Amino acid sequence: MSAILVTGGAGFIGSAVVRRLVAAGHHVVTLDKLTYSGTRASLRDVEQAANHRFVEGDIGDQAMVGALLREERIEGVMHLAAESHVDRSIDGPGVFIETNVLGTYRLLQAVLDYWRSLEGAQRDNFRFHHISTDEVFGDLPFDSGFFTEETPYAPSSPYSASKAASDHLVRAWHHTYGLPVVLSNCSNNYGPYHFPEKLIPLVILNALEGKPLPVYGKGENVRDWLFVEDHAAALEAVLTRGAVGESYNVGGRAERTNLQVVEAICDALDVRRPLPDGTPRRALVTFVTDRPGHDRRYAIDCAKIERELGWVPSVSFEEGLARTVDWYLDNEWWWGPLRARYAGERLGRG
Ligand code: NAD
Ligand code: TDX
Repeated sequence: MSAILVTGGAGFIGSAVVRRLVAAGHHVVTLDKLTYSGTRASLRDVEQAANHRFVEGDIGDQAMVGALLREERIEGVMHLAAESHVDRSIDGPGVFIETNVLGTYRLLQAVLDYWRSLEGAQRDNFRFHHISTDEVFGDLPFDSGFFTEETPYAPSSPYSASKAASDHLVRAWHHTYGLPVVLSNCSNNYGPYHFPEKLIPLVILNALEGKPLPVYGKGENVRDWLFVEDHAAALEAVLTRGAVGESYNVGGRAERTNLQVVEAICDALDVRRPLPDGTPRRALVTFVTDRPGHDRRYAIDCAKIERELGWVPSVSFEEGLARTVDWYLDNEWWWGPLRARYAGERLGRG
Protein backbone atom coordinates (compact mmCIF):
# COMPACT_ATOMS: atom_id res chain seq x y z
CA MET A 1 0.00 0.00 0.00
CA SER A 2 1.40 3.37 -0.81
CA ALA A 3 -0.92 5.71 1.11
CA ILE A 4 -1.83 4.83 4.69
CA LEU A 5 -3.74 6.95 7.23
CA VAL A 6 -2.72 6.25 10.84
CA THR A 7 -5.08 7.67 13.47
CA GLY A 8 -3.47 8.22 16.88
CA GLY A 9 -0.05 8.24 15.25
CA ALA A 10 1.38 10.67 17.82
CA GLY A 11 0.67 8.21 20.63
CA PHE A 12 2.75 5.35 22.00
CA ILE A 13 1.89 2.49 19.63
CA GLY A 14 0.81 4.74 16.75
CA SER A 15 4.21 6.45 16.61
CA ALA A 16 5.97 3.04 16.49
CA VAL A 17 3.69 2.08 13.59
CA VAL A 18 4.39 5.36 11.79
CA ARG A 19 8.17 4.97 12.19
CA ARG A 20 7.98 1.43 10.82
CA LEU A 21 5.77 2.28 7.83
CA VAL A 22 7.78 5.38 6.91
CA ALA A 23 11.02 3.38 7.05
CA ALA A 24 9.42 0.76 4.76
CA GLY A 25 8.71 3.50 2.18
CA HIS A 26 4.92 3.85 2.48
CA HIS A 27 3.37 7.31 2.25
CA VAL A 28 2.01 7.83 5.76
CA VAL A 29 -0.49 10.42 6.93
CA THR A 30 -0.78 10.75 10.71
CA LEU A 31 -4.09 12.09 12.02
CA ASP A 32 -3.95 12.96 15.72
CA LYS A 33 -5.82 15.33 18.01
CA LEU A 34 -2.79 15.68 20.34
CA THR A 35 -4.67 14.97 23.56
CA TYR A 36 -2.66 14.75 26.80
CA SER A 37 -1.15 11.42 25.64
CA GLY A 38 -0.20 12.50 22.12
CA THR A 39 2.85 14.60 21.32
CA ARG A 40 4.66 15.48 18.13
CA ALA A 41 7.89 14.78 19.98
CA SER A 42 7.10 11.08 19.53
CA LEU A 43 7.33 11.60 15.77
CA ARG A 44 10.71 13.34 15.84
CA ASP A 45 12.36 10.52 13.84
CA VAL A 46 10.01 11.06 10.87
CA GLU A 47 9.71 14.85 11.07
CA GLN A 48 11.92 15.40 8.04
CA ALA A 49 10.72 12.37 6.03
CA ALA A 50 9.28 13.27 2.62
CA ASN A 51 6.84 10.35 2.87
CA HIS A 52 5.22 11.50 6.12
CA ARG A 53 2.57 14.15 6.75
CA PHE A 54 1.18 15.14 10.14
CA VAL A 55 -2.37 16.44 10.42
CA GLU A 56 -3.74 17.69 13.74
CA GLY A 57 -7.42 16.82 13.95
CA ASP A 58 -10.20 14.77 15.49
CA ILE A 59 -11.33 11.37 14.15
CA GLY A 60 -14.88 12.59 14.83
CA ASP A 61 -14.64 15.42 12.30
CA GLN A 62 -16.28 13.61 9.38
CA ALA A 63 -15.95 16.42 6.85
CA MET A 64 -12.23 16.88 7.54
CA VAL A 65 -11.54 13.13 7.53
CA GLY A 66 -13.47 12.69 4.26
CA ALA A 67 -11.51 15.48 2.58
CA LEU A 68 -8.22 14.04 3.84
CA LEU A 69 -9.02 10.54 2.55
CA ARG A 70 -9.83 11.93 -0.91
CA GLU A 71 -6.94 14.36 -1.08
CA GLU A 72 -4.35 11.72 -0.08
CA ARG A 73 -6.05 8.89 -2.04
CA ILE A 74 -5.77 6.72 1.04
CA GLU A 75 -5.57 2.95 0.47
CA GLY A 76 -5.57 1.77 4.07
CA VAL A 77 -6.60 3.19 7.45
CA MET A 78 -5.00 2.01 10.70
CA HIS A 79 -7.21 3.19 13.54
CA LEU A 80 -5.31 3.56 16.81
CA ALA A 81 -6.68 6.87 18.11
CA ALA A 82 -8.33 6.28 21.47
CA GLU A 83 -8.42 7.09 25.13
CA SER A 84 -6.24 4.28 26.43
CA HIS A 85 -5.73 4.43 30.20
CA VAL A 86 -7.95 2.20 32.37
CA ASP A 87 -7.55 4.33 35.54
CA ARG A 88 -8.68 7.47 33.70
CA SER A 89 -11.71 5.56 32.38
CA ILE A 90 -12.72 4.72 35.96
CA ASP A 91 -12.40 8.36 37.06
CA GLY A 92 -14.05 9.86 33.97
CA PRO A 93 -15.67 7.47 31.50
CA GLY A 94 -17.37 10.14 29.34
CA VAL A 95 -14.43 10.93 27.07
CA PHE A 96 -13.88 7.19 26.50
CA ILE A 97 -17.41 6.85 25.15
CA GLU A 98 -17.00 10.04 23.12
CA THR A 99 -13.66 9.09 21.51
CA ASN A 100 -13.62 5.30 21.42
CA VAL A 101 -17.29 4.69 20.60
CA LEU A 102 -18.69 7.83 18.93
CA GLY A 103 -15.34 8.81 17.41
CA THR A 104 -14.95 5.35 15.86
CA TYR A 105 -18.54 5.52 14.57
CA ARG A 106 -17.93 8.89 12.91
CA LEU A 107 -14.64 7.70 11.45
CA LEU A 108 -16.36 4.60 10.06
CA GLN A 109 -19.01 6.78 8.40
CA ALA A 110 -16.37 8.99 6.76
CA VAL A 111 -14.40 5.94 5.61
CA LEU A 112 -17.51 4.18 4.31
CA ASP A 113 -18.50 7.23 2.20
CA TYR A 114 -14.99 7.39 0.77
CA TRP A 115 -14.74 3.62 0.12
CA ARG A 116 -18.07 3.70 -1.74
CA SER A 117 -16.63 6.34 -4.08
CA LEU A 118 -13.74 4.06 -5.09
CA GLU A 119 -13.80 1.72 -8.07
CA GLY A 120 -12.12 -1.45 -9.27
CA ALA A 121 -8.85 -2.53 -7.65
CA GLN A 122 -8.79 0.57 -5.44
CA ARG A 123 -12.11 -0.46 -3.89
CA ASP A 124 -11.15 -4.16 -3.63
CA ASN A 125 -7.77 -3.53 -2.05
CA PHE A 126 -8.88 -0.89 0.47
CA ARG A 127 -8.62 -1.90 4.17
CA PHE A 128 -9.83 -0.43 7.44
CA HIS A 129 -7.74 -1.88 10.29
CA HIS A 130 -9.14 -1.46 13.78
CA ILE A 131 -6.54 -1.79 16.53
CA SER A 132 -8.00 -3.18 19.74
CA THR A 133 -7.06 -4.78 23.02
CA ASP A 134 -7.19 -8.15 24.78
CA GLU A 135 -9.05 -6.39 27.60
CA VAL A 136 -12.33 -6.82 25.67
CA PHE A 137 -12.26 -10.51 26.70
CA GLY A 138 -12.32 -9.67 30.41
CA ASP A 139 -10.96 -11.53 33.39
CA LEU A 140 -9.03 -14.85 33.27
CA PRO A 141 -8.36 -17.03 36.31
CA PHE A 142 -4.74 -17.01 37.50
CA ASP A 143 -4.03 -20.61 36.64
CA SER A 144 -5.86 -21.50 33.43
CA GLY A 145 -7.06 -20.37 30.01
CA PHE A 146 -6.00 -18.14 27.14
CA PHE A 147 -7.89 -15.66 24.99
CA THR A 148 -8.49 -16.92 21.45
CA GLU A 149 -10.29 -15.08 18.64
CA GLU A 150 -13.42 -17.08 19.65
CA THR A 151 -13.43 -16.04 23.33
CA PRO A 152 -16.71 -14.22 24.10
CA TYR A 153 -16.45 -10.52 24.91
CA ALA A 154 -16.79 -9.71 28.64
CA PRO A 155 -15.20 -6.30 29.26
CA SER A 156 -14.80 -5.18 32.89
CA SER A 157 -13.79 -1.49 32.80
CA PRO A 158 -15.28 1.56 31.07
CA TYR A 159 -12.14 1.53 28.86
CA SER A 160 -12.49 -2.10 27.78
CA ALA A 161 -16.28 -1.72 27.37
CA SER A 162 -15.70 1.25 25.04
CA LYS A 163 -13.13 -0.72 23.02
CA ALA A 164 -15.50 -3.72 22.84
CA ALA A 165 -18.24 -1.41 21.57
CA SER A 166 -15.92 -0.05 18.88
CA ASP A 167 -14.94 -3.60 17.82
CA HIS A 168 -18.65 -4.43 17.42
CA LEU A 169 -19.23 -1.30 15.32
CA VAL A 170 -16.34 -2.18 13.01
CA ARG A 171 -17.63 -5.74 12.49
CA ALA A 172 -21.16 -4.41 11.89
CA TRP A 173 -19.89 -1.97 9.22
CA HIS A 174 -18.31 -4.98 7.51
CA HIS A 175 -21.33 -7.30 7.71
CA THR A 176 -23.93 -4.65 6.91
CA TYR A 177 -22.18 -2.35 4.44
CA GLY A 178 -19.37 -4.58 3.15
CA LEU A 179 -16.58 -2.27 4.37
CA PRO A 180 -13.35 -4.34 4.07
CA VAL A 181 -12.13 -4.43 7.66
CA VAL A 182 -9.49 -6.34 9.62
CA LEU A 183 -9.16 -6.30 13.41
CA SER A 184 -6.46 -7.12 15.92
CA ASN A 185 -6.62 -7.51 19.71
CA CYS A 186 -3.28 -7.13 21.45
CA SER A 187 -1.96 -7.63 24.95
CA ASN A 188 -0.03 -5.04 27.04
CA ASN A 189 2.66 -3.19 25.08
CA TYR A 190 5.79 -1.59 26.51
CA GLY A 191 8.78 0.20 25.02
CA PRO A 192 10.00 3.70 24.03
CA TYR A 193 7.58 6.68 23.98
CA HIS A 194 5.17 5.03 26.47
CA PHE A 195 3.26 7.76 28.31
CA PRO A 196 4.51 7.83 31.93
CA GLU A 197 1.15 7.09 33.57
CA LYS A 198 1.28 3.40 32.55
CA LEU A 199 2.89 0.84 34.86
CA ILE A 200 6.28 0.26 33.20
CA PRO A 201 7.30 3.87 32.39
CA LEU A 202 5.82 5.15 35.67
CA VAL A 203 7.87 2.66 37.66
CA ILE A 204 11.06 3.31 35.65
CA LEU A 205 10.84 7.07 36.27
CA ASN A 206 9.74 6.87 39.92
CA ALA A 207 12.50 4.34 40.60
CA LEU A 208 15.06 6.51 38.83
CA GLU A 209 14.10 9.39 41.14
CA GLY A 210 13.98 7.18 44.27
CA LYS A 211 10.20 7.69 44.68
CA PRO A 212 7.64 5.11 45.91
CA LEU A 213 6.60 2.49 43.34
CA PRO A 214 2.80 2.07 43.55
CA VAL A 215 1.71 -1.56 43.13
CA TYR A 216 -2.05 -2.17 43.16
CA GLY A 217 -3.37 -4.78 45.60
CA LYS A 218 -0.78 -7.48 46.17
CA GLY A 219 0.89 -7.15 42.76
CA GLU A 220 -0.41 -10.59 41.77
CA ASN A 221 -2.28 -9.52 38.63
CA VAL A 222 -0.83 -10.98 35.47
CA ARG A 223 -0.37 -9.25 32.11
CA ASP A 224 1.09 -10.65 28.86
CA TRP A 225 3.77 -8.15 27.75
CA LEU A 226 4.73 -7.41 24.12
CA PHE A 227 7.53 -5.09 22.97
CA VAL A 228 5.90 -2.29 20.98
CA GLU A 229 8.04 -2.80 17.84
CA ASP A 230 6.85 -6.41 17.67
CA HIS A 231 3.28 -5.10 17.84
CA ALA A 232 3.98 -2.65 15.00
CA ALA A 233 5.29 -5.56 12.89
CA ALA A 234 2.15 -7.58 13.66
CA LEU A 235 -0.05 -4.63 12.68
CA GLU A 236 1.71 -4.25 9.33
CA ALA A 237 1.17 -7.98 8.69
CA VAL A 238 -2.54 -7.75 9.56
CA LEU A 239 -3.08 -4.66 7.39
CA THR A 240 -1.28 -5.98 4.34
CA ARG A 241 -1.96 -9.73 4.55
CA GLY A 242 -4.89 -10.24 6.94
CA ALA A 243 -8.12 -11.76 5.58
CA VAL A 244 -11.04 -9.34 5.29
CA GLY A 245 -13.51 -9.65 8.16
CA GLU A 246 -11.06 -11.56 10.36
CA SER A 247 -9.54 -10.65 13.71
CA TYR A 248 -6.11 -11.64 14.99
CA ASN A 249 -4.95 -11.93 18.60
CA VAL A 250 -1.47 -10.57 19.21
CA GLY A 251 0.56 -11.33 22.34
CA GLY A 252 4.08 -11.68 23.67
CA ARG A 253 3.89 -15.14 25.28
CA ALA A 254 5.42 -13.30 28.23
CA GLU A 255 3.12 -13.47 31.24
CA ARG A 256 4.44 -11.76 34.35
CA THR A 257 2.86 -10.65 37.63
CA ASN A 258 2.97 -6.90 38.19
CA LEU A 259 5.33 -7.43 41.11
CA GLN A 260 7.72 -9.42 38.88
CA VAL A 261 7.70 -6.55 36.37
CA VAL A 262 8.34 -3.91 39.03
CA GLU A 263 11.15 -5.92 40.64
CA ALA A 264 12.81 -6.51 37.26
CA ILE A 265 12.82 -2.74 36.66
CA CYS A 266 14.28 -2.13 40.15
CA ASP A 267 17.09 -4.60 39.49
CA ALA A 268 17.87 -3.18 36.04
CA LEU A 269 18.15 0.36 37.45
CA ASP A 270 20.21 -0.73 40.46
CA VAL A 271 22.81 -2.06 38.01
CA ARG A 272 22.76 1.01 35.76
CA ARG A 273 22.22 3.86 38.25
CA PRO A 274 22.57 2.74 41.90
CA LEU A 275 20.81 5.05 44.38
CA PRO A 276 23.34 7.34 46.14
CA ASP A 277 22.88 5.61 49.52
CA GLY A 278 23.02 2.15 47.91
CA THR A 279 19.42 1.20 48.89
CA PRO A 280 18.10 -1.57 46.65
CA ARG A 281 15.13 -0.13 44.76
CA ARG A 282 12.88 -3.08 45.67
CA ALA A 283 12.58 -1.29 49.03
CA LEU A 284 10.60 1.45 47.22
CA VAL A 285 7.72 -0.93 46.35
CA THR A 286 4.55 0.38 48.00
CA PHE A 287 1.35 -1.68 47.94
CA VAL A 288 -1.61 0.66 47.40
CA THR A 289 -5.39 0.38 47.13
CA ASP A 290 -6.36 -1.86 44.27
CA ARG A 291 -7.91 -0.68 41.00
CA PRO A 292 -11.71 -1.24 41.18
CA GLY A 293 -12.78 -4.16 38.97
CA HIS A 294 -9.10 -5.09 38.40
CA ASP A 295 -8.94 -8.04 35.98
CA ARG A 296 -6.76 -10.77 37.45
CA ARG A 297 -5.03 -12.05 34.35
CA TYR A 298 -4.80 -11.52 30.60
CA ALA A 299 -3.10 -14.11 28.38
CA ILE A 300 -3.21 -14.30 24.61
CA ASP A 301 -3.17 -17.37 22.40
CA CYS A 302 -1.54 -15.92 19.27
CA ALA A 303 -1.42 -19.20 17.30
CA LYS A 304 -3.68 -17.81 14.52
CA ILE A 305 -1.47 -14.87 13.52
CA GLU A 306 1.63 -17.08 13.82
CA ARG A 307 0.10 -19.76 11.60
CA GLU A 308 -1.71 -17.61 9.04
CA LEU A 309 0.51 -14.52 8.77
CA GLY A 310 3.86 -15.91 9.91
CA TRP A 311 4.27 -13.29 12.65
CA VAL A 312 5.99 -14.22 15.93
CA PRO A 313 7.17 -12.04 18.81
CA SER A 314 10.91 -11.53 18.30
CA VAL A 315 11.97 -9.64 21.45
CA SER A 316 12.02 -11.49 24.81
CA PHE A 317 10.63 -9.67 27.83
CA GLU A 318 14.09 -9.47 29.41
CA GLU A 319 15.65 -7.93 26.29
CA GLY A 320 12.71 -5.61 25.67
CA LEU A 321 12.70 -4.37 29.26
CA ALA A 322 16.46 -3.70 29.17
CA ARG A 323 16.03 -1.72 25.93
CA THR A 324 13.13 0.20 27.45
CA VAL A 325 15.00 1.10 30.65
CA ASP A 326 17.99 2.25 28.58
CA TRP A 327 15.71 4.32 26.33
CA TYR A 328 14.20 6.19 29.31
CA LEU A 329 17.68 6.81 30.74
CA ASP A 330 18.78 8.31 27.41
CA ASN A 331 15.67 10.31 26.50
CA GLU A 332 14.76 12.71 29.27
CA TRP A 333 14.16 15.31 26.52
CA TRP A 334 10.98 13.31 25.70
CA TRP A 335 9.62 12.36 29.13
CA GLY A 336 10.88 15.33 31.18
CA PRO A 337 8.35 17.86 29.83
CA LEU A 338 5.51 15.31 30.07
CA ARG A 339 6.31 14.51 33.73
CA ALA A 340 6.51 18.24 34.47
CA ARG A 341 3.26 19.06 32.66
CA TYR A 342 1.27 16.25 34.28
CA ALA A 343 2.88 16.43 37.74
CA GLY A 344 -0.34 17.88 39.17
CA GLU A 345 -2.41 14.98 37.90
CA ARG A 346 -2.37 11.64 39.57
CA LEU A 347 -0.07 9.38 37.59
CA GLY A 348 -1.25 5.95 38.72
CA ARG A 349 -3.78 5.29 41.50
CA GLY A 350 -1.17 5.48 44.27
P1 NAD B 1 -1.95 6.48 23.58
O1 NAD B 1 -2.88 7.03 24.61
O2 NAD B 1 -0.48 6.53 23.81
O3 NAD B 1 -2.22 7.18 22.17
C1 NAD B 1 -3.50 7.53 21.72
C2 NAD B 1 -3.36 8.62 20.66
O4 NAD B 1 -4.67 8.90 20.14
C3 NAD B 1 -2.78 9.93 21.20
O5 NAD B 1 -1.75 10.40 20.34
C4 NAD B 1 -3.97 10.88 21.18
O6 NAD B 1 -3.60 12.24 20.97
C5 NAD B 1 -4.79 10.33 20.02
N1 NAD B 1 -6.22 10.66 20.09
C6 NAD B 1 -7.05 10.54 21.17
N2 NAD B 1 -8.28 10.97 20.85
C7 NAD B 1 -8.26 11.36 19.53
C8 NAD B 1 -9.23 11.84 18.62
N3 NAD B 1 -10.50 12.06 19.01
N4 NAD B 1 -8.86 12.10 17.35
C9 NAD B 1 -7.56 11.90 16.94
N5 NAD B 1 -6.60 11.45 17.77
C10 NAD B 1 -6.94 11.17 19.06
O7 NAD B 1 -2.44 4.98 23.36
P2 NAD B 1 -1.63 3.67 22.89
O8 NAD B 1 -1.20 2.95 24.10
O9 NAD B 1 -0.66 4.04 21.85
O10 NAD B 1 -2.82 2.83 22.23
C11 NAD B 1 -3.14 2.99 20.85
C12 NAD B 1 -4.27 2.04 20.49
O11 NAD B 1 -3.90 0.69 20.75
C13 NAD B 1 -5.56 2.28 21.30
O12 NAD B 1 -6.65 2.10 20.44
C14 NAD B 1 -5.52 1.20 22.37
O13 NAD B 1 -6.82 0.83 22.75
C15 NAD B 1 -4.83 0.08 21.62
N6 NAD B 1 -4.06 -0.87 22.45
C16 NAD B 1 -3.14 -0.42 23.35
C17 NAD B 1 -2.38 -1.33 24.08
C18 NAD B 1 -1.33 -0.89 25.06
O14 NAD B 1 -0.75 -1.72 25.76
N7 NAD B 1 -0.99 0.38 25.14
C19 NAD B 1 -2.60 -2.70 23.91
C20 NAD B 1 -3.56 -3.13 22.98
C21 NAD B 1 -4.27 -2.20 22.25
O1 TDX C 1 0.68 2.52 39.24
C1 TDX C 1 0.27 1.43 38.81
N1 TDX C 1 0.38 0.31 39.60
C2 TDX C 1 -0.09 -0.93 39.21
O2 TDX C 1 0.01 -1.91 39.95
C3 TDX C 1 -0.32 1.29 37.49
C4 TDX C 1 -0.46 2.49 36.60
C5 TDX C 1 -0.76 0.05 37.11
N2 TDX C 1 -0.67 -1.04 37.94
C6 TDX C 1 -1.15 -2.35 37.48
C7 TDX C 1 -2.52 -2.39 36.85
C8 TDX C 1 -2.38 -3.47 35.80
O3 TDX C 1 -2.63 -4.75 36.36
O4 TDX C 1 -0.25 -2.74 36.44
C9 TDX C 1 -0.93 -3.39 35.37
C10 TDX C 1 -0.71 -2.61 34.10
O5 TDX C 1 -1.40 -1.38 34.23
P1 TDX C 1 -1.45 -0.28 33.06
O6 TDX C 1 -0.06 0.04 32.65
O7 TDX C 1 -2.36 0.80 33.49
O8 TDX C 1 -2.06 -1.15 31.87
P2 TDX C 1 -3.44 -1.97 31.71
O9 TDX C 1 -4.47 -1.49 32.65
O10 TDX C 1 -3.09 -3.44 31.81
O11 TDX C 1 -3.85 -1.58 30.21
C11 TDX C 1 -2.86 -1.48 29.18
O12 TDX C 1 -2.81 -2.66 28.38
C12 TDX C 1 -3.92 -2.91 27.55
C13 TDX C 1 -3.13 -0.27 28.29
O13 TDX C 1 -3.18 0.89 29.10
C14 TDX C 1 -4.40 -0.46 27.50
O14 TDX C 1 -4.58 0.64 26.62
C15 TDX C 1 -4.29 -1.73 26.70
O15 TDX C 1 -5.50 -1.98 26.03
